[in-house]
Amino acid sequence: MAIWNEKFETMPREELEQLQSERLLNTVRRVYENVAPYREKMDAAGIKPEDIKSVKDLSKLPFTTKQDLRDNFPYGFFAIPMEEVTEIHASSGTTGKQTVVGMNNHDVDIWAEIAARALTSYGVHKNSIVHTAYGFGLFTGGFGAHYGALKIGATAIPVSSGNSRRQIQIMKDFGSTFLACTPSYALSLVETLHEMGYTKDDLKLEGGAFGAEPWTPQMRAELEEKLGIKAYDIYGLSEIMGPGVSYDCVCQNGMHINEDHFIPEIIDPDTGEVLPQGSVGELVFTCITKEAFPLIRYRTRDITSLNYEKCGCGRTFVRMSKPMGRSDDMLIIRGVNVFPSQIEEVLMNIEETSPHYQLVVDRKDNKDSLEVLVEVSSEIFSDEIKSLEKITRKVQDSLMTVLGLKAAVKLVEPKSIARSEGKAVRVIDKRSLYNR
Ligand code: DLL
Repeated sequence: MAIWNEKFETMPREELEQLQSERLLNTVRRVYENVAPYREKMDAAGIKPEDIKSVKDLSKLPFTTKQDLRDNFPYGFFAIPMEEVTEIHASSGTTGKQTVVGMNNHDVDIWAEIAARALTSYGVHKNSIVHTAYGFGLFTGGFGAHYGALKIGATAIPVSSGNSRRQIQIMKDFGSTFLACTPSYALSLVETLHEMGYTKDDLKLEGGAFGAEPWTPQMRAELEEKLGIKAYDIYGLSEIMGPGVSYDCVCQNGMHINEDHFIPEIIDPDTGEVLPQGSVGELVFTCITKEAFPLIRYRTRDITSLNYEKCGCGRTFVRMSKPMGRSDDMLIIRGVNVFPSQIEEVLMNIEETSPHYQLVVDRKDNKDSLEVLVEVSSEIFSDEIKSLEKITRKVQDSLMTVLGLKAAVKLVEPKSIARSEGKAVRVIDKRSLYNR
């Protein structure tokens, strides 16, 4: 499969580290001079820009958290004057107040570049027709995929999310060859395709870039089979740069981080200590080329690990494993730590259940409860009670064996769980409602 930018994507690691060091020094100097909260943080830690001589000194720098961004809402972390900012995006704000991110034209060019690297790695080329069903707007998904497609010179169709029948009709009529949307929305589009009386053979899709939410390898297999495509993972976050911060390759075994722009670290989320290579922990990013909003050691709260082994695709960039979820998405149910994606994995391994599920967590009489709602086909649903009970027990037993978790399982009719058009809402945690 092609590589968009051989010079950087396959750069020998020693050379890459040298480049990272130069860029880091530059960025640290710039933020110290231009971003008051960074100057204050560094002064408080007794660190001056000249103390940072190479990437090896990165851990001397203080972290940046989402709370820091909220405390300086909206523009307190911008490193350039407002009149030079050309584009604003914002995180969805599902877990609190929105965080606002800014870019200038140079930053937008970098974004297009990293998105082009990702799309090229997924097989997109000049003759591809890229159908973007990520939301356009303050969410970065839509524009990220769009800019990447433009950079490659492919044909971009900026459909945005929603109105699934129209999405299918456009894909069919316009001959879309590549789909970019969240994996949960892709799954919902498959249903609409069938409802409209079409099959995957009525479409010309060859591949898709799915991300913005955790999804399991089983979900990947399902999408590949149902759409007749290669399904690639794409990762990013608004604060760093939207989609394309890291990207799958043909090996589909971890996402390459664009390390000439972002330096990753894995830390212990409790102590903040940098963990040895290969450890699972919280991912932290330092931006080394952005001008408007270059974050230093930004704590993503995503739990993953880094793999520095050589990759079969020829890229030298480190690979991050599929994030299991964010540390703040982790549910603690009767003392058991569990990510919704682990429950998804269990459900996807059971033949009779569909990938449409929702988790309802509650607390009664000081005891946590977990209810797993999962759809089954209409044939199964109208089956005898006995066979439904059998499936229910099968799901319960698997959850117990794999996660050590006792859950109430409720099989529900097809389409009774709301479909997502963007990030799927998998968890309803009623406990947090009581704490407001
Ligand atoms: O979700 C950017 C994006 C758009 C990425 C489209 C990929 C495709 P935010 O809304 O700021 O930005 O949310 C970022 O989403 O910290 C992860 O927790 C999660 N996330 C993003 N990509 C993946 C992925 C966009 N491939 C947050 N797998 C991140 C798992 C992902 N989680």
